[in-house]
Amino acid sequence: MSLKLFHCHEARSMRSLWLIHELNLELDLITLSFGGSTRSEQYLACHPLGRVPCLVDGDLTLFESGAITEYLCETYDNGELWRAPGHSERAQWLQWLHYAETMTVHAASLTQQAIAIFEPQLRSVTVQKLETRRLQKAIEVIETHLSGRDYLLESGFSAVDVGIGYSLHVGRLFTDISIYPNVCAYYQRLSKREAFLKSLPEEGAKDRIYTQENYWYPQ
Ligand SMILES: N[C@@H](CCC(=O)N[C@@H](CS)C(=O)NCC(=O)O)C(=O)O
Repeated sequence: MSLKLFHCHEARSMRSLWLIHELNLELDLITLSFGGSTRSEQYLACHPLGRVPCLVDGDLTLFESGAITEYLCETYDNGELWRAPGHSERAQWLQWLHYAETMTVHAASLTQQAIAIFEPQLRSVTVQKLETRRLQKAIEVIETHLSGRDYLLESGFSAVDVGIGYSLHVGRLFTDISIYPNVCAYYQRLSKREAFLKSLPEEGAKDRIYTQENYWYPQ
């Protein structure tokens, strides 16, 4: 039986979708409209907050993109994308797995400010400035870490590059990453991967969250 993934274009479920493609697994992809069908009674029975991603594998229903990453690696990876308990890079793998969310919460807050809050007068200049700076500082950590390496772990590409790669994919919409040479080269490297390209919305897709080239807030 194939996996089922509940997804919204460009949402955190892109992490799970990208990883499933990296793992070459069969997938039944259900694309929901952001803030629309994610609120249906049927979907709320899968994810009580109506958020994405949510993965169904047989009798198991699982939400939280980080947990889905661990589960998919633990269950389906042949040792390439996971760093299992006991592996010398296990602790670093876990650190970057969770750091991906540290980065994305800032982009999510900026998404709320720039897109989800329709009325401009309800948006907060303070929140937008603060979250942009906090996002930049989080990216600076990656910039420093990537000095002299192509991927987060010494041993090469792994599932944590998918998690952080998604954080940069959205983060770059809220701050100019071209000023970070290591991050910029890393994002370009990741965004050429076939599995990454397969996880993007198809040309002309409806229900995209992001419709502008960027949402940079003037600092
Ligand atoms: N920490 C969760 C966050 C899930 C989440 O908030 N997803 C967003 C999309 S990026 C969502 O579904 N938002 C809809 C909402 O807040 O109503 C994860 O990594 O899966």
